Amino acid sequence: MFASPMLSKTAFFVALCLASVSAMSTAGAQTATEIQLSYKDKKFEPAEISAAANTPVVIKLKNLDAKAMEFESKTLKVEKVVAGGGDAIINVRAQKPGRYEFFDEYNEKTARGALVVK
Ligand SMILES: [Cu+2]
Repeated sequence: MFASPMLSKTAFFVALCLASVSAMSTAGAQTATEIQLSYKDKKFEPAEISAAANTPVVIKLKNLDAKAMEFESKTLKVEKVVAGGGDAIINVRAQKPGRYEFFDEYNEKTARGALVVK
């Protein structure tokens, strides 16, 4: 009854803050889109992969070549070395619609691909 308007305002912002934190952790628990991606003869197969917007993506990358490669994407902010014959899991945050290019840093000219988010 005598609560100051200032205090209730603070309580409101704290509640809002907690709500957004829980919204964020819910988003983190959201089911990710799983995409299989191969790397062979210095090329990605398929060269174009797609995923829904605002959904985390898990790229399961298999390097079928004998040499190591490095999956890299500046726009997706990922970089991962995959040993020859090895595989890796690349976690990508939920993205806005767009085209996100990636490449093998060791063979940048031939090994290019893109994640298309719709
Ligand atoms: Cu790199």
